[in-house]
Amino acid sequence: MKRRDFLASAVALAACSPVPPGVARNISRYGLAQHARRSGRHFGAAVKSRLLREDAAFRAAVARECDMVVQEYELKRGTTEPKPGKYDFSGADQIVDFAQEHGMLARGHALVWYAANPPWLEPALDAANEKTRQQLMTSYIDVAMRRYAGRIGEWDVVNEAVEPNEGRADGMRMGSMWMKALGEHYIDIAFHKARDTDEKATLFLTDFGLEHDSPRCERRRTALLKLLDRLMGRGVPIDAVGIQGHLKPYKERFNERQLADFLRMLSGYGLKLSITEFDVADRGGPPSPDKRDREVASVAKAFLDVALDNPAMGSILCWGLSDRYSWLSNFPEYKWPGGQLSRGLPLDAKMDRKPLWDAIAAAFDSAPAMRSASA
Ligand code: 9MR
Repeated sequence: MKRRDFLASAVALAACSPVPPGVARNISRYGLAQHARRSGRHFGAAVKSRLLREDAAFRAAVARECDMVVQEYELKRGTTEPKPGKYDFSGADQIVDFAQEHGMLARGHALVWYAANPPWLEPALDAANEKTRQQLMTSYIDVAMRRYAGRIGEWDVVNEAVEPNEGRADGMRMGSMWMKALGEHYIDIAFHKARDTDEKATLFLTDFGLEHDSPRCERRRTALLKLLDRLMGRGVPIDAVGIQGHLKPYKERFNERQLADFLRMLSGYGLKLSITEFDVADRGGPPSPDKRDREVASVAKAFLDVALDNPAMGSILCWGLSDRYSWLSNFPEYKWPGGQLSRGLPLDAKMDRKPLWDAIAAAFDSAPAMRSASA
């Protein structure tokens, strides 16, 4: 083929292919969502409404990279229900409006969680009878899901239900106010209520500490699988499991085969999967940011390759998008001394793409197609 013909066919190919392979990261106008779309998936990030309002560069970056967003904190009950029955959804509304204006999907995080609740809730639960205790939980599912029906398509219904370190033989998180008030059946009640409230929504059980090859994660995986056995046995309407995906490669490694086996067990229940809070804690890595970026990217690629190899794996969402605003920079276990920013997200503090961006794009590019919704 003559060079001119070759170039013409390459241009024609690029025009019909969503993303030309190998485009340089910072000049490509293709965001991670376009890379995800190749195999029928989505890419998203957790956002805060204030950042969308006040930081034009961040807002533009979210619009460029994502086709899904989730609230980093603005749908948690501590924010939305400061007084019993008095709601403030202003932050979540702005995020969902942003998603709609940009043709993006929105997730809802999180309806029932042991943390980030308003201070009045636990005393109210302690003082209530059984029926009122259930209502104290289901009232929020009702109000939040109705408000966003048709606009939020998937919900983290119950977040972080297991914690074997707390000492219960079944590995359930016994410090959770919901567990104390209602026993494990709080999960059944929450999912049934969610299904009744919005029958079209995809309902997620989400948890962390499932990713690494460590005794801690092994106990957590076992507890989650046993919980799912019981829940599925009781016909609880769970559609999907969200693996949070907070990697910490300088503290715990992960094992590709072990992770693949675990994901296969989850999808074996007929459940969909997502990585809902992906990031990589770089604390403890080499002092050179360039070297650390390369190592972080390589861990991320290995992890995402395993995750995306499972045909039930749908969306990948990062917990934030830019290092300018990562929770990792403030969290005691992960933050660097001296105010240095953590580098665990695909964009750096200047909103430029990093090797981690390349890793996510490349993992999407090589991912096999996902299982269709009806399969
Ligand atoms: O990143 C979130 C931080 O901004 C909030 O202050 C905190 C409490 O609402 O929650 C953080 O997000 C957590 C998520 O909701 C659940 N998984 C762990 C996340 C990081 O702590």
